[in-house]
Amino acid sequence: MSIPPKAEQKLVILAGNPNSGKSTLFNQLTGLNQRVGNYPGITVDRKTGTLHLSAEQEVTLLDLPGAYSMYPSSKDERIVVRQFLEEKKQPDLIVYVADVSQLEKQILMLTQLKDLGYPVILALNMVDMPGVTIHADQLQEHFKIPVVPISGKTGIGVMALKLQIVHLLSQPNVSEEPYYKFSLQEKQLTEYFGDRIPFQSAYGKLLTLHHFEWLEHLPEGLKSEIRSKTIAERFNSIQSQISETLSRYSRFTPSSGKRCIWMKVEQA
Ligand SMILES: Nc1nc2c(ncn2[C@@H]2O[C@H](COP(=O)(O)OP(=O)(O)O)[C@@H](O)[C@H]2O)c(=O)[nH]1
Ligand SMILES: [Mg+2]
Repeated sequence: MSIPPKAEQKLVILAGNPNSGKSTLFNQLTGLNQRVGNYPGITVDRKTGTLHLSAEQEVTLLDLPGAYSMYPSSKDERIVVRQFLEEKKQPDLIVYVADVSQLEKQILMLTQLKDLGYPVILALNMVDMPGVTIHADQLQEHFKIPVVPISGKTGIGVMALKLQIVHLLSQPNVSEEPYYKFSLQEKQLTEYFGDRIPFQSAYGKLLTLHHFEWLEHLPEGLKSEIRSKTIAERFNSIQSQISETLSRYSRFTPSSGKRCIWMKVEQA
């Protein structure tokens, strides 16, 4: 079997919070097969590389800037949102890289990317560091996605991660059940616009309703329609973003102040 031409290559995206180890893992996975480009109009590197999965299969790997959430508060975070909402070439798979010792903070965006409808693998990074034991099986059960403990630095688990990538590319694990349940108003508004908002998942439509003012791919006519409708319905975007974020947190943290059920801190 010959390797397909570049244009048809599948796209795997490395996403996660800043400093979770995406670039280190990217270097592990792509070695010298890297290309650095630019995002249009900004001085942030756009790093892609070739990931060889087997003799017959190679995919394009994209190393995204770090972000905490799909509600961006910085330039880098907007790049991430644009990548998912605007780019024609949608990822075939997301490898979500999280620092095990920072899991509670880092899980928010994982649940958002999952709700966008992409197949996702959780790569629990930095397991070479002492201090935290993670019950990967409990995480896997809770989020219904594969969880692979790795160290991008030492290479522990990287082979298992590659095998999981191969597996998911052939059998995508898109879950039907969204992690976040829309409010009645969010449901009505996304249903009202339906397929006129060019994103398949309901959550992609909701994010478009939040971000339409600065998204460049939307036609002006649609933008002004979204503007008038959301004003008429008194849709409070900020309040809705806050409620959604709190609702997501409440599902993976038992109650304020306590640690996640699946995290056990080892005694020193
Ligand atoms: N101990 C350890 N450190 C790591 C690992 N992966 C990344 N780091 C370190 O964490 C920091 C952030 O890594 P980087 O790859 O730049 O994160 P990015 O912001 O997500 O691209 C760097 O100092 C890395 O050397 C790992 O698996 N184990
Ligand atoms: Mg990086």
